[in-house]
Amino acid sequence: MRTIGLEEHFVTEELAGYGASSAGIAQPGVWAEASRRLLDLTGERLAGMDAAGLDVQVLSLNAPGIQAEADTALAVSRAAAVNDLLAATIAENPTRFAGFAALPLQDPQAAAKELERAVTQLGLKGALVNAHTQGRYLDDPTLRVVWEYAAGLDVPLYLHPANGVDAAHVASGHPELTGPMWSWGVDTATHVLRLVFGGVFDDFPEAKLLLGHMGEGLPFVLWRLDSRWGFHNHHGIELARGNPSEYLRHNLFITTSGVCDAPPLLCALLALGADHILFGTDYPFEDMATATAFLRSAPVSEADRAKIAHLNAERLLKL
Ligand code: GRE
Ligand code: ZN
Repeated sequence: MRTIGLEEHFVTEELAGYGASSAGIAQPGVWAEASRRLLDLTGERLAGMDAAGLDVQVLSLNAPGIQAEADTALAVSRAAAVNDLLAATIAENPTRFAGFAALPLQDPQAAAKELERAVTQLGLKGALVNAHTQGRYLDDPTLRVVWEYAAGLDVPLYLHPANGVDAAHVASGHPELTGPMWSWGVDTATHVLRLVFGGVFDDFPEAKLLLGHMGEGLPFVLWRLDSRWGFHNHHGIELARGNPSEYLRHNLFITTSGVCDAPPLLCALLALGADHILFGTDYPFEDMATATAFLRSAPVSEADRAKIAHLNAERLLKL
């Protein structure tokens, strides 16, 4: 079955330094191996895809990427350069790769224009955003222009985790809780709720948000969000769709990246529906063959498996 992965990371020598702050979250040997694999685009990566039966990787710059750059002008020039390189890589292997753009969100207008250039001139399929940009989240009013362009171009934004601005006090004294095992998922789910309650999807009802890691726990809590939203002081917020789950069912698309387990997949299927679940591996932080084996054997119908493996990606990304 044709299989397309949506969370497939790479890095360049020039940009590898941005990820150095994440090195402490992994065991040293594991980090070194992942770093080596991130730099390889067409060697071992293609061989691994062949071995795993992964036909297409939709490539994205590894977290935190350009967003960790404090110099706005440098962020703008480096985002353009890495998007050019990504497009050139795809042009050499057009049947095996597609890509999500990196955006210099430090400059919202420039980021919107870069998204437009990446989609209309470079053929990229949307953009991947790693958590906050210098402390700014995607519900920030200055970033509405990026949503405006994404909605206008009809491309998704993929929200990927990265280290937070700070660590929650509840994790104090527990550095093992900071990183992809726990805090990144909580932070990313919270970021999504900022978008819902911050009105992004009321301003852009057809905006499409991709989320990895089986939806970062959100599919599990739809009913409780609605129930407690009904109970809460709304602090002046009105949701055009009424309940938060309506946005998560309509605007949210999730990938299986980094989660090779049937119970959360079945939860997501019931909560969001088969049209909103897409395959991803989280390479090189997860093993491609493990991910494809999970997809092949997951207890879902063949019709749903085909949607997850490729049909949804072909529709959403116009592949
Ligand atoms: C990820 O993309 O999920 C990831 C990183 C860095 C370290 C671990 C990890 O970007 O899972
Ligand atoms: Zn990832």
